Amino acid sequence: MRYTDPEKFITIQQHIIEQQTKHPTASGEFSWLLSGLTLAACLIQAIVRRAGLVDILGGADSENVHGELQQKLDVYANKVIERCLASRGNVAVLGSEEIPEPIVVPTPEGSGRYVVLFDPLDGSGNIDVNVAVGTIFSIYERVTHGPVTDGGRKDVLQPGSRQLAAGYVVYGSSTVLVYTTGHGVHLFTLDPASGSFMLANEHARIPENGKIYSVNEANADSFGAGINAYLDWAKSKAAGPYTSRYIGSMVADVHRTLVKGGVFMYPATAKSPKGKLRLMYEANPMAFIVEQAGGLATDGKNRILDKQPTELHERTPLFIGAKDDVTRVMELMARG
Ligand code: AHM
Ligand code: MG
Repeated sequence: MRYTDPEKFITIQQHIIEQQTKHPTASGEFSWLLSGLTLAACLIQAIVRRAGLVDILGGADSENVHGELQQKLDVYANKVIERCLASRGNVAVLGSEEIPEPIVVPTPEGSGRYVVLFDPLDGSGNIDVNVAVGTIFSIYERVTHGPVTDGGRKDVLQPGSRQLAAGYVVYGSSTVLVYTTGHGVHLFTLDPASGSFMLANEHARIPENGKIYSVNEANADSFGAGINAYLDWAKSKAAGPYTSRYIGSMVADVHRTLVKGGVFMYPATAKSPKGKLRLMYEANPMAFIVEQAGGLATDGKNRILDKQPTELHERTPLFIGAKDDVTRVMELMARG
């Protein structure tokens, strides 16, 4: 194994520093910020791995801004990320699925340069049944200067195309961290013994012949004709046919899509007319990653990364995966 060979292993810290040399304006600050996120991932996975042994399973008796019951692990993961990032000294604003408004981080004379948006524990409804969950993050440079004055709104509400970096961590059968800074997508596996994320796959590409569709088909009645036409096609002999996989943790479903190909969809439904997933800390980071791996991410009509957000917690329909699959769904949707 390459990671046990002292001549060959590459840790995430080494990798981030190498990536930084590709950004002409990058400073060591950026790798310092990313290492705050890898530290948080290590701490969160340590607790996730002990769920059921320590008192961390179950509801926290509180709701988040979306009216969803927060799990104890949501609250824990959120605090860990907040603490790991706020102490970096270069983060100006944080935005989380679990917090109603952006948090302005106190820094001397507004010296913080970055905005970090995150979903601390995606798929947390699955924790109690031991299904993979994950953390998603998205990093921007601030657009304003000096002290943050408007509660961070201007700095936060940037389209996904302006992300400097994005990534996710899947706490699955192993802990995998995937990130991009716009120069390809790179996968790391946590070695629990050393606490280091080791490079597993550099410049990952989405396979183009995945033949997997992933959607909550229980909502098919409200998908509309185009998506149902796609599902009929995918099940037909003409298509291959496809197989269906749906975990119900977006981070795990998109990770499988990245590794094995196919398409993941969360369309608008009768229950969630604007889609269920959140643009800024779920769809945008995943879209950046998937595009960097050669795939596409749209809301059915428009590229996710081009959408101008109007609020931190806004929702979007999401169609993400291999180019041909996403294009076919969109074509069928356009026909009605
Ligand atoms: P969460 O961020 O509150 O966990 O909710 C988002 C999750 C996604 O991980 C997943 O794709 C989706 O909700 C599943 O929704 P559904 O149960 O409607 O299929
Ligand atoms: Mg989520």
